[in-house]
Amino acid sequence: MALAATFASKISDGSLSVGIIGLGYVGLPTAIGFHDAGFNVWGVDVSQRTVDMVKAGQNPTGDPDVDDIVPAPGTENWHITTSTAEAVPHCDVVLVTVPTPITHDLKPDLSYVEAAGRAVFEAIPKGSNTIVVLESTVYPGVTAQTWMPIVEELGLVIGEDVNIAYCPERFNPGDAAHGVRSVARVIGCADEDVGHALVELYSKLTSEDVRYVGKLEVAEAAKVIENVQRDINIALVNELARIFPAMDVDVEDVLSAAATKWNFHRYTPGVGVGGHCIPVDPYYMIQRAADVGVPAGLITAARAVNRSMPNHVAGVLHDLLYQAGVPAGEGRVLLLGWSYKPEVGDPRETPAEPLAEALQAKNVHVAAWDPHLEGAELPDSVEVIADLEAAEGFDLAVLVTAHQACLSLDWGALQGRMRRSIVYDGRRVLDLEALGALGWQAHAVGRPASE
Ligand code: SAJ
Repeated sequence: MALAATFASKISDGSLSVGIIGLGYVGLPTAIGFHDAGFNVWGVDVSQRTVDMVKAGQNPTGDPDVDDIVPAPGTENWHITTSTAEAVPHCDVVLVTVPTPITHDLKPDLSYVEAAGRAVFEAIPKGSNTIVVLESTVYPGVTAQTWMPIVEELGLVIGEDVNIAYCPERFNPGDAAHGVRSVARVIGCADEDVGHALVELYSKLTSEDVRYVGKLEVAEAAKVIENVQRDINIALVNELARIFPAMDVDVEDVLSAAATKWNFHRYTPGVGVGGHCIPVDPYYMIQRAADVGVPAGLITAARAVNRSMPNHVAGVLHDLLYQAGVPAGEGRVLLLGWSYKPEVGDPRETPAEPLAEALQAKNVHVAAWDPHLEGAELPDSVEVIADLEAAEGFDLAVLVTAHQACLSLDWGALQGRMRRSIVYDGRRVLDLEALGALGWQAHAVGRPASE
């Protein structure tokens, strides 16, 4: 019987078992999603803390959307372990959702993918034809290049012992509307029958479109360029946010005017681009382009523009302190928000960090308040403000993350506790005129200082 047919019968009788390796902000919702869809699930994580919390029905990720959906202890068909070797023999399909960060020199770090793959392949029973699907974001070619040598080294036979596929995760932290059960997926695999079997499987997970797109590299490339495109689009408005104020024009006025055109896609300038996707994935494409000897000038330039924003903003803030008569070395700045995006508690690649570093290099004292993060998640060099009402004596408040808690804080009360009342909207989400009426000297990224 063709694999797709076998899968279909196992799916229909509910006997199909799915393994998920890596129970982070992607893997855990994926494991829960397949369990909710009626599958027998084996969840694996190397972290004993993560396994213990999940086993206790708790959420070890920083994503609040996962808070109340972790199955309770003793739930049927829900097996959580630190042992890949224990889980894999029970599974028809194994999904790998491990991190793919970049190294300090901005090169892709594939060590997690390699280690997880090896652990899975070593545990696959001969003749089981287990399908192993990589979901982590990688560049075109990685799945084959990283896993096939291990498969061959272990003497596994494709199509008899194992099959390899790629289905990129498209998870958007803090956005329940695009959770694992309601997001379109693409599947790449050398074997079309396996590809269609996986379409059958993922169609039980998500209500959105699931399609087989051909070989692995097509699906790998699709995911990377989704985020490369976003980084380039953001870089354009960030570059415009530096040009237009020099022409005494507010970039947001220009973007609002341009957005009246039917196919203008609007993005928002800011203090920088953070997270584990947008500022990271372009480096995968840059690396792959270098491997094949084709320049990626636009992708590289966009990364440079977005990485320059924290330093650019620090320069503007330093000038504002100088113009306000703050003596050198005595400036005190309060960052409102530290997380890389609103409504999540995630400091990874946050532009707040290089912004703070650039200000501290100018002998400015930096404090930060972020209700979504624990103080320990901020650098030791930053004064953590646990209770905003205790914040006083600052010269300048900077909106770094557009958390609802930041937008709705008592701006009048805060103004009364400031030493100087300068506010800088780093995300173009504040009502600057209203702040001016409260006595703030209001500024913003992409807005002429004179306004
Ligand atoms: N940002 C801007 N201006 C913008 C949009 C974003 O400066 O116009 C900044 C944000 O402040 C943040 C960073 O870029 O620091 C990334 O923001 P994001 O909205 O792209 O959020 P992410 O990193 O969580 O991106 C995820 C990605 N999802 C997946 O990789 C599956 C991305 O592909 C999604 O497009 C994005 O969510 C989304 O749609 O929100």
